[in-house]
Amino acid sequence: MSRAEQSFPTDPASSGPGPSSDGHRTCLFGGTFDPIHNAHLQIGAAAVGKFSLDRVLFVPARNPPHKDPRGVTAYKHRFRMVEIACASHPRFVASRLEEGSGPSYTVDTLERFRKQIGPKDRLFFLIGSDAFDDIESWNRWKDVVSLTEFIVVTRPGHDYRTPQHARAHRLELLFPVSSSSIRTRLAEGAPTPELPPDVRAYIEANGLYGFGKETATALR
Ligand code: DND
Repeated sequence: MSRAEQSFPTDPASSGPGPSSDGHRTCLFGGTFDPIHNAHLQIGAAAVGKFSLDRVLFVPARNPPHKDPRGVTAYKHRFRMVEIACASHPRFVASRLEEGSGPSYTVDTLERFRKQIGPKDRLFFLIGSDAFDDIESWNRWKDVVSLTEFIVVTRPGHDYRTPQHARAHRLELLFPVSSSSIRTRLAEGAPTPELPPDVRAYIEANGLYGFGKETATALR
């Protein structure tokens, strides 16, 4: 674990309220982040505000267990884009908790991370309601729900099912943004206002997502 992942923000002037008497509040935000976009960042910021989080660790999955690896961009690029995007917020940290080989099961990540924090510290996991609806298909899901509280991001008025014994807090937001529609537009070389400009620049510089290839083919 890096220093940034272990340490908590300490400068109240630059980073808001410090740890409460209940201990620190850390939130893991797991994802494929292919690529990370503004909705992810806005969700993280809203969670910090509503739940007084000390930090949000964005954890790109090296081998997302629910995805065909052939369709997923290399971890080193996805991690670097997360790192670039996290630089914009004092409480965001890009985490390498899931850089190991083998499937990136959330239960393993939570068990590993739990060992790094104190008994009074609170651990949250930030998740979209669509992903939360599938949680009973996750590896050792009963252990997953016992290891963390969830912050479930959902559209206003939209309902999700909470499995027995899961501790879920609701965060109502509407960001109609998806990584897949961004990937399509990147291939066309079209504008992507949902991406932080530095992330877009990284994608262009590294030719990710077939940047501009579809336009080039159409013009030939
Ligand atoms: P995604 O690939 O769905 O993430 O993965 C979400 C997490 O689930 C990762 O940590 C996976 O490792 C974990 N998982 C999935 C399946 C099985 C297991 C674990 C297992 O252990 O067996 P994306 O990069 O697509 O998105 C990141 C998060 O942001 C997700 O929770 C997604 O729902 C949410 N999100 C939005 N929420 C609200 N409005 C939007 C959103 N766009 C993404 N516009």
